[in-house]
Parts: sequence; structure tokens; C-alpha cells
Amino acid sequence: MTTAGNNVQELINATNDIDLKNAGEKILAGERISFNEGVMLFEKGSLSYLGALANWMREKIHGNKTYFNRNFHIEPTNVCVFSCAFCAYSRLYAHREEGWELSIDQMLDLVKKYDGKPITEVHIVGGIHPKMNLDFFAELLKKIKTHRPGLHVKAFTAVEFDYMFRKAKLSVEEGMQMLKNAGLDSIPGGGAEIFHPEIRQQICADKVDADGWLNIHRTAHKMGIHSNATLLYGHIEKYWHRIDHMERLRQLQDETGGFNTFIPLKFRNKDNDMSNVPETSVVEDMKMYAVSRLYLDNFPHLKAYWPMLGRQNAQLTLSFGVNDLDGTIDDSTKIYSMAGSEEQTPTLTTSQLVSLIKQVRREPVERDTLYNEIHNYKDTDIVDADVNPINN
Ligand code: V47
Ligand code: SF4
Repeated sequence: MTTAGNNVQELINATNDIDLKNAGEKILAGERISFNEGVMLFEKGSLSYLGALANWMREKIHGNKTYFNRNFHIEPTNVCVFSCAFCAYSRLYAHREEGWELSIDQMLDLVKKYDGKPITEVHIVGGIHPKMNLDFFAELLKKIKTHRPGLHVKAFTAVEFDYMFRKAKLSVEEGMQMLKNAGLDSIPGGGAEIFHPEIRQQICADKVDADGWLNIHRTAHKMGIHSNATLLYGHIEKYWHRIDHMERLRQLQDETGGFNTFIPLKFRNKDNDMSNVPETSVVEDMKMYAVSRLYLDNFPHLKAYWPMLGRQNAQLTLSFGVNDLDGTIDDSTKIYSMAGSEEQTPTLTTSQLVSLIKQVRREPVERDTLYNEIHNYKDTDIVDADVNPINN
């Protein structure tokens, strides 16, 4: 056993609680923990116990490597026909004049801002605008790919797909094929929230349900399109709702193997209809990351989305199972800033991201969207041209 393994074994041996001891032994032996054990870890696990196990698992899979990419976001619109209680966009449909909607040419201009920059991914998600239909988005993808064929397009949540495919009267297979042909490369993890209907009914009753979300990702995976998955935690859900959510994802991943990354998203309570719900503590946040790493044993990557957590807490997650910090993100990702995230204008230059990771003694590795390594910064401080056109 490795030194890290010995240390965790000692911690397990010193644990008096038989349930925690058994779960720890299972994890160290590479066995899968059960639903009940997942809930138990949340309820009984100390931060140090969960952190040691999750860090052991993270280092077993990835060593010290911590991935990021050079990406930017486009939000086609902030108008949304749905009314998710946690979302700062959800009130805008009634006041459409306060919203924005970008034309295809305006979005193409945003892409062109990065001409000649070593950016690898554009992440496109937004609200559900009734006028922005499947044809509109297919044309957008075609134009982006014509302009820059090598740019990886990670676009649209299952909520957006569900709405545009239903409006176009196409099956998920047909709609997805059309977007794949137009240039869709992979799918981000949004819209998952909490799958269990007991909570989903209260926070986002009118959008695609759990089975619909999972079916869209299943269909994409079967067509060779990889995707991510999220979970919105820290509001009115109980621990078992989180494990129920992760269990459904674990089962789908066993079936398809198409998920790259799991991203727990911390609920932020500013300017939405759930502002009365307090936010979770940093201790709860770190426990969430640790249990996610331990439960989702078939997900290769665990990502902390730094604009939501703030940079220092994102650094902390790297000791609680996380091996990915998303990317440079250049954009004002307004969906978060509107809900009170730590970072009001989230942009990091590549060198800032690299030093953030090095400060906590991890190994920064630039990746592409599918986790092919582009550059390992272990032995370099010199970072090639930063992507952000503003911060250069
Ligand atoms: O599904 C909305 C969340 C998600 C709030 O796949 C909120 O690489 C917290 O999924 N507090 C969309 N969260 C964003 C998303 C994402 C982000 C970064 C990377 C990737 C990826 C995916 O944003 C929504 C919802 O869960 N969200 N409002 C809020 N008040
Ligand atoms: Fe619309 Fe998405 Fe906000 Fe829900 S979370 S209101 S679907 S933008």
C-alpha cells in the first residue's frame, strides 16, 4: 500500500464508528459504496475523515494533476420561459424588455474576439427563449464551425434540448443528430438540479424531469457525444436526495460511460425566489465534494466551478476530491453573478489559474474538453499567451 493508503488505513483503524469503518474499508479496497452508505457518510463523516478518503481516491486516479481549459462562455439570452425558484433569470420572461437576446452575428462576433488566441472551447448556455429554436441554434453552430473548425463547441443543457426538440416535433435522436451534424461536440451538465420529484416539484416543476434529462444524456452518449452532470445542492434538499441524484447518474454512467465530469453547484441565494434559504457553510461544501468523489466511483473527473465558490474555496476543494477547476471562463456568466456568486465578472488568465493550482502544491495541466492533455505546467512558470482579450 502507498504512504497515502497507509495514512488512510490508520485513520480507518482509529475510527470507533463501525459504519464509517466499514465504508472506509470498502473504499480502500476499491469496492463501491451503497446508497445507505452514501447517506451515512454525509450524516456521520467528519470533514477530516471524508477529506482523507476522497483525497486518497483523487490521488489514486489522478495523482496531483489538476485540470483546466481555456474556454469562454456565450449566453444567447437571459430570457427564460421557465420559472425555477433558485434562478435569477426566471422572473425575466414577464419583463422581456429587461432581457437580452443575441443574434447569430452578435454571437459570431464574440467568437471572433478570440481569433488567433489559443482557446479550445466555447461553452454556450442560456435561458429558454421561445423564438430561439432548433434551426436558429443549428445555424449558429454551423457558422461557428465554419469560422473556426477546431473550436470545441460544448453547448446547451438538457432543458434547452428538450424545449427545442419538442417545439420542432422531433425525437431526441433526430434533434441531437441534427445538432451533431451542425457542429455540436459535447454537452454541459446543467439543468439537472435535484432529480427527485419531491424537491424538483418545489424548485423547478415546469422544466424537463429527471427521466427526460437522463434520456437526453443517454441518447447523446450513444451517439458518441460526451457530457457532464451537475447537482444543485445546499437548499431544501436532504442528504438522501443528493445520493438519489448521484445514484441515477452512477447507473447511467455504468450503462454508457459517456459522462466526463460531475460538478456539484452550490446554491446561491441572491436575487431569486429562494433568497430566504440560507447558503451552506464551507464545511458542508467540502463534504459535498468529498462524498461526490467517493460515491461516483465511475466518473473520471470531479470539477469545482470556481466562480460560484470563489477562488480560495476552489483551491480547498483540491484536497476534497476535486481534480478539475473548469477554465479561464472569460465572460460575465450572468446566471451566477445575478444569483450572488463570489466572482462578479469571472475571468482568470491562464497564468492566474496555474498559480492558483500551484499555490496548493498541485500540478496544473491544461486539457481540452475531452481531457486530452495540452500542456503540463509542473515545471514551467511561463504561460503562453493568455486567452482573455481584455486581460492580455
Ligand atoms: O442548471 C442557476 C445553476 C446551472 C443558480 O458542464 C445556480 O462544464 C447556484 O450547469 N445558485 C447551469 N447555481 C450551469 C451549469 C454549468 C456550469 C459550469 C460548467 C458546466 C459544465 C455546467 O446553473 C443550472 C443551475 O443548476 N444555477 N441558478 C443559483 N442561484
Ligand atoms: Fe430558465 Fe435555466 Fe433559470 Fe430554470 S435555471 S429559469 S430553465 S435559465
